[in-house]
Amino acid sequence: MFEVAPPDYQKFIVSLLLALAVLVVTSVLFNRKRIFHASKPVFVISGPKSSGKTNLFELLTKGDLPVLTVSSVEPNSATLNLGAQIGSYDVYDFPGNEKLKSLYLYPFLKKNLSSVKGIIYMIDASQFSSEYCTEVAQDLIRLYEITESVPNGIDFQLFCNKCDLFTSKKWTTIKSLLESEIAQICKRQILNLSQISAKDGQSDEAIVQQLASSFKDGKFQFELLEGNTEFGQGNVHKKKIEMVTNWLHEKAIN
Ligand SMILES: Nc1nc2c(ncn2[C@@H]2O[C@H](COP(=O)(O)OP(=O)(O)OP(=O)(O)O)[C@@H](O)[C@H]2O)c(=O)[nH]1
Ligand SMILES: [Mg+2]
Repeated sequence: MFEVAPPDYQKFIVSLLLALAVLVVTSVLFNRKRIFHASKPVFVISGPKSSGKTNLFELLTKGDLPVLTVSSVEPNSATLNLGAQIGSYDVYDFPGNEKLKSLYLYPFLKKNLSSVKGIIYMIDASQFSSEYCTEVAQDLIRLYEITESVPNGIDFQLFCNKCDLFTSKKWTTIKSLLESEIAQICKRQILNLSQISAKDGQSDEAIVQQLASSFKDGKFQFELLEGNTEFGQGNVHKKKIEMVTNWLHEKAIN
């Protein structure tokens, strides 16, 4: 009589896990390729964590606010319909987390700069402390390093969100605070550059040179950038986003 060998469960589980791993890796690679390649003109939403980017993204693309928001761990993308006459665009919402920006936002911008119609940069106007101002100024310098590298730059709207909260600052105040902070950071970088070797300071030098033409009488001015930077103010919670939608229409037409 033949003896029936007992089923080798261990081998079965190992093969199943291997198959699952291959499936996960392939889908991540496929997804990354999809995220990293924009085939048509796009709008990008960026800015610090918790400024309201995903809420704005959902409101623009689905017409309503999300029921529950959690901090984003990967970019969201969807079609933005701007009406029959203008047509539709893709819109990308990138996480505000520093490491995730290096993983997704900067590579995306570098690869698809010619397809980017504009960047909506969300700011939480209710949290605009001096630390927050420094964080935003550094973040904008990092973005301008990429966007000002092309002729005419890329247009931005700096949207000061959460103006429903009584602690929120006016966009005019935020604008002048940011201009002096960006100027200070650039001046510090110039000082550092004169103290370190040219080789070490190469990347800082590039951005200082790029922003040099945006200074007048020693002051940084958004108006002097190659790309057009406008300020907007509103409140995604109460769906007061006319300044964003007007700007999107204007950029889409031009
Ligand atoms: N009061 C107030 N709260 C808002 C407004 N817009 C968004 N929020 C809240 O701010 C929090 C963060 O919103 P998100 O849209 O997740 O922020 P995010 O910028 O996508 O954050 P990350 O994905 O972490 O980068 C949520 O609790 C929102 O409900 C607003 O206009 N007013
Ligand atoms: Mg988000």
